Amino acid sequence: MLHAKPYIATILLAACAAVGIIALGPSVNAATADRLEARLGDKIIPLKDVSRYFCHDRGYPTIECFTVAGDRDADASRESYGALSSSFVVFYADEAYRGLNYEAWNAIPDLGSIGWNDMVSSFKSVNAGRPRWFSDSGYGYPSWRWAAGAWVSNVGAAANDKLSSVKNDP
Ligand SMILES: [Ca+2]
Repeated sequence: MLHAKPYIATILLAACAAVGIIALGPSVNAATADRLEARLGDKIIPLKDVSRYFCHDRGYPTIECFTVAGDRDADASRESYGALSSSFVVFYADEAYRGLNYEAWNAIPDLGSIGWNDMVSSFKSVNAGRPRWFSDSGYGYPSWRWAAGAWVSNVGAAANDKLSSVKNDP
């Protein structure tokens, strides 16, 4: 009986810790994922439609989209976003920097979540960025990487239209 109280206290502490982890873990992750949204002007658009416009994610978790690339560029350079970050890559649906394109300021663990899975054919690394491209979502290998600041007009047959996630990897 002398050891009963400390034993019960230990069990209670362990139970509280377990409940805390169970309660906090999934809800935090869900909130983060749910916040991602895409806008075209004043409208919310489906995330899958991001690949149909010219978009940037400087305002992450909001993705701002435009029908004209120049309008996207102008919006992404607004001072009101703050100056503490920079984009690392602009990627294109077609080779030679043609077609729809996206300006990324943040890592993208699933290009499919924004309609860009298996589409990228060329890219420009900007602000000395050095994107690493992965064949699977969740940064799944194999991956490809070029020099920092590289402009790559064709990612090559092995990677063309097969890239599923990307992050800056200087
Ligand atoms: Ca393509």
